[in-house]
Amino acid sequence: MFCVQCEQTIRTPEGNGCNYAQGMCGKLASTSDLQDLLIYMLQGVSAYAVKAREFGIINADVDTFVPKAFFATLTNVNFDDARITGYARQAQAYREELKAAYVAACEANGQTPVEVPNQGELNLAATQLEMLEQAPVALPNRGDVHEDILGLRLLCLYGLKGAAAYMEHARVLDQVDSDVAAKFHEIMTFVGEDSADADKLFNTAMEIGQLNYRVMEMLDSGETAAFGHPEPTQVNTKSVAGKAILVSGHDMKDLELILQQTEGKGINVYTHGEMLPALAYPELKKYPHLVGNYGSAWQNQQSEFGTFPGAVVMTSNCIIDPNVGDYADRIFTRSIVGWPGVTHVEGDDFGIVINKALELEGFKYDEIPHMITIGFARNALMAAAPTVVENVKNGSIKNFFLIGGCDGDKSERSYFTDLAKSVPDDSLILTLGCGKYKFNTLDFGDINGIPRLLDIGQCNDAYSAIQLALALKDIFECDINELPLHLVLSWFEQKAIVVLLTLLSLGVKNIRTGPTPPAFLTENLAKILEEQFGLRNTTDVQTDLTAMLNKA
Ligand code: FS2
Ligand code: SF4
Repeated sequence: MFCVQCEQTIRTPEGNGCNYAQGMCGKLASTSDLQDLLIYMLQGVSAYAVKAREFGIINADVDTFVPKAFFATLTNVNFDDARITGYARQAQAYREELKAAYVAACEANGQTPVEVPNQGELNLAATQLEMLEQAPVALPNRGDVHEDILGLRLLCLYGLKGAAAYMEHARVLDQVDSDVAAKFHEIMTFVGEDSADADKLFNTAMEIGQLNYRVMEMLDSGETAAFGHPEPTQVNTKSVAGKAILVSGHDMKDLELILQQTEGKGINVYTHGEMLPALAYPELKKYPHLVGNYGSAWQNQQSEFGTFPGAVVMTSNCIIDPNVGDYADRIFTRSIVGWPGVTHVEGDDFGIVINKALELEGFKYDEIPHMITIGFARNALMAAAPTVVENVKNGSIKNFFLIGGCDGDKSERSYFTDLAKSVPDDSLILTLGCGKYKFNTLDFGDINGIPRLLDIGQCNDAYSAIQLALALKDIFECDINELPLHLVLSWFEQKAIVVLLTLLSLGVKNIRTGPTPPAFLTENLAKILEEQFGLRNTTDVQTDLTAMLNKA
C-alpha cells in the first residue's frame, strides 16, 4: 500500500504516505492496492479510447465509466473491495472491446496497430487474492523515481481524480461532452506512462486545471438547468419533530428523487455536509418537507449520524466507518460510494430508505430554530455586483476574502475560524465547500445591507467565485491579481487539488493553502509553485492577514 493523496496522510521523518496495513482514513491495504490496480486498468482503457478515437470510434459508455470508476478511488469514497474489483474487471472488458475495435479499424485502413504496453496488456487474475499479488505494478510510487518527478506525477494523478469526480457529478445531470472525454482520456493515458519529463508533467497539471474549469462550468450548467439558480435563502440548522431522512454528499439529483418519493409520507428531509447548498435551489427548496440542514462537515458524521433518528443517504464523498457510530444499518450508499456491509441503493427507487425512515423514531420535538443564510452562487453574486461595486467605490468595502475548501478534524483547522473572525469589518467573506462549517453559523453582520458572509455553495461552485472575480476585474479594468481579493483555501482531498490547479491555470496568484502542505509536494516543488504563482502555506492568522492586507 502507498497512498499520499489526502491531507491526513501519515508523515514521518522516513517519508510521507500511508504505507502500512491501513491508512489514516481507515482504508485497508487491500482496498488501496485494488484501487491502484483499478486505476492501472482504467489507464489501459483510456489509452485504447485515445487510439480508437483516431478512427472516429467513440464509446459513450466508456467515456462515462472511466471517470466514474476513477471517482471511486478518491479519499473517503469507496471502501468496498468487491465493488472495486468489479470496476477493475469491467475496465478490462471495456479495454478489450476498444482494443478489438481499434485493431479492426487499423486493418480496414491498411495500418499496423500500435500496442499499448503495461496498462494495455495486464490481465487481471481470477481471484482477489491473486489480484493483490499483481498490485505492486500499479503502485503510484512504482519504480525508482526522483522525488520531484514523483511529486509532479502525483499532482497530476490526484488532480485528475478530482476532475473525474466532477465529470461524474456533471454526467448525472446529463452534462457530457465528447471533447472533454477525449482530453480526459489523453491525460489519463499520459499519467499512466510514468513520464520523467518535469516540464511536460507540470504543463499537464495546468491542462488538468483547464479541463476542470470546463467541467465545473458543465456542472454549473447541469445544476442550474435542473434546479434553477440558487437564491439567497434562510436555512434552519435545527431539527423539526417527525420522521427523518438525512442526505449527504454532492449529488442533488438524488436529493430531488428522495424529495419526490417522500412527498405526503410525513417524512422530513434534511441536508448534511456538502448537500447544504441544495436548500437554495428553487426546484429543491419548493418542497416543504425539505426542512433544513442537520449537522456539519464530513468528519463529524460518526457523532451526527449516530444521533440522527432516521435514515441517512451518502450520495458521494466523504463516508467514514459507520460501525463506529452504530448506524451501519440505517445508512445507505449511492453511485460510487461504498462501505462493506452497508446497503447500496441502485436505480432511482429509494423505497428501502423511506421504509427505514418510517421504522425509526424520528425527532420527538422541534428545536429552537437557528437560521443561516446561503445561496450566493453565480446569479445572486452577479445581481449583487452593482451594489458591491458601489460600496467598493465609496470605500465601505475594502477587501474580499475567499475562505473555503474542505473541512477536516485537525485542530490546526481552527485557523480558518480565527481568520474569518479576524478579517476587518470592511471585508466580505466568500465561502464554499465543506470548509465553511468552520464559521458558517456565526453572525458576521452586513455592510450596507450586503451580508458579510456569502456562502457560494459546494466546492465545485468555485466556478461561481471565479465568475465574480472575472466580472470585478472587468468592472475595475484591472488584472485579477490586482483585485483586493485574498484566497485562503483549506484542502483535504483531491477535489480541492483540482480546484487549486484550475485557479493556478487561470493565472490566479498568491493563494494560501492549509492547514498543511500536500505531503507529495517536495520542498523543490513547493518552492517552484511559490516562485511562479506566489502559492504558499498558511502560517498564523495575524501574520497572514497583515501580509494579505498589504498584498504581500
Ligand atoms: Fe468536503 Fe469531502 Fe466537496 Fe471534499 S465533503 S472534503 O470530499 O468534496 O469538500
Ligand atoms: Fe492515507 Fe489519505 Fe490515502 Fe487514506 S486517502 S490512505 S488517509 S493518504
